[in-house]
Amino acid sequence: MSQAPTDYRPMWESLGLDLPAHDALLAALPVLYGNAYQNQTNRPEGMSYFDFVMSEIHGLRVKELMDHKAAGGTVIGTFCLYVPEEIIRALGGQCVGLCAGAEWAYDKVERILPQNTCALIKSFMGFKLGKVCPYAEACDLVIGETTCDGKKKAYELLNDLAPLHVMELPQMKQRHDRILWRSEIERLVARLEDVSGRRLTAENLAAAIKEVNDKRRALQRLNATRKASPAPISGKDALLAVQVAFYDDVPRFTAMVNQIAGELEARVAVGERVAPADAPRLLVTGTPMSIPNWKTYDLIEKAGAVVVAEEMCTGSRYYSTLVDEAPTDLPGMIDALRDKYLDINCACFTPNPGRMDDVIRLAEEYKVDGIVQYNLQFCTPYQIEATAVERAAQAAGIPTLRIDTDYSMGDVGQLSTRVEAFLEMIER
Ligand code: BJ8
Repeated sequence: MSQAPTDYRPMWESLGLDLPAHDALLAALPVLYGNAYQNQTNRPEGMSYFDFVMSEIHGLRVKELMDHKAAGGTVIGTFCLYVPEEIIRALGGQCVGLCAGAEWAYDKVERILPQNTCALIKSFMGFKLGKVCPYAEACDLVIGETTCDGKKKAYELLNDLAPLHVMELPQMKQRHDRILWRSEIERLVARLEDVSGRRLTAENLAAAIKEVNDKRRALQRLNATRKASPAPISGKDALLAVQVAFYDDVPRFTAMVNQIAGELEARVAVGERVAPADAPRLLVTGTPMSIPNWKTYDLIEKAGAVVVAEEMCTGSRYYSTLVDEAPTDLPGMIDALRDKYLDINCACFTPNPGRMDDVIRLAEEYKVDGIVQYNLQFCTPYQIEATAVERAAQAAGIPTLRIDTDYSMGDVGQLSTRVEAFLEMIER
């Protein structure tokens, strides 16, 4: 006998969601997901876990978070890779990424933000103002960070809508910047201790560091299989795994990703593939892609290429480095967190040569035929840094294509034509 589907409406109502608007959002998501994901051939079986996660995106996971709160835990929202998830978890919190990947309530957003603000910022403000994100409404605290000007100023407005803590992220990586960043981590600890009513200890932080490292190790393992030719998994599926990493239950996610990685390793051993053996291999670099922003990967892979690597926050920037597990005392662990997080190479830093090194190293390791720069319009740091990426790729003899876009679907035809021309050029 099949079970009746769970009715989550009372939960959404208790979170204060605008139910009719939320219904409209939930109706659109399966269509987008189906178009991008469910017509792929020879998908790894393990991806059925992510199909399930997507089908329950505002249901089961939100229920788990509400149960966690009812049991005395906290839910903490973040927008950026620089916020240490380990501290949130050590203090009994569940970390949820609040960046959104769809245009929503832009009429409300554009009353308070300039029209020429990047889609990522407009989207998270739209989800908040439109009351359609149960994750945002479940948060006991939202943590912002001083990365780009757009986010920094948008947080001042968000401060009226949610309990907010902003970390001051330095923009350079010199000795005094490391001192500032360490003190900002300590300030975050104090705020989270206050919100959670718990104390950070060497024991709870060591356990959280290990847990989050395990999640990153699992993603490293999965992504290492994409070095194989032919690729055993599509770029879209690999992207989805990282997108889900931002809000799924950590031990369950780690176990599922390890399971998929095992399946992919077996595929590589027998040369099983998701795209033709001669499909052009691409690396994507640039601004993050949050759910349900699958547009660029979808059109690239529908044009016959396969994305095998990404230098993005929804890619290698998220999982490629670990926190040193050697320190056993709290100050040593905080130092390790400072070093791991400050070594992320976001375009908000100046200068940012580490990112060019990462792009070229990944391009070589994953034997790519071309690099696609994906940047959101009005994202000054990444759009300007695109010139440096182009020059580095040119010096390494790798062709590049630059895509500046937003979350609308209006440019899909034009982008597809440009991607097809780029692939033809590579193939020639
Ligand atoms: S570490 S990439 S998540 S800041 S796209 S809002 S930069 S104008 S998202 Fe980011 Fe952290 Fe860096 Fe990653 Fe501003 Fe650009 Fe918009 Fe951006």
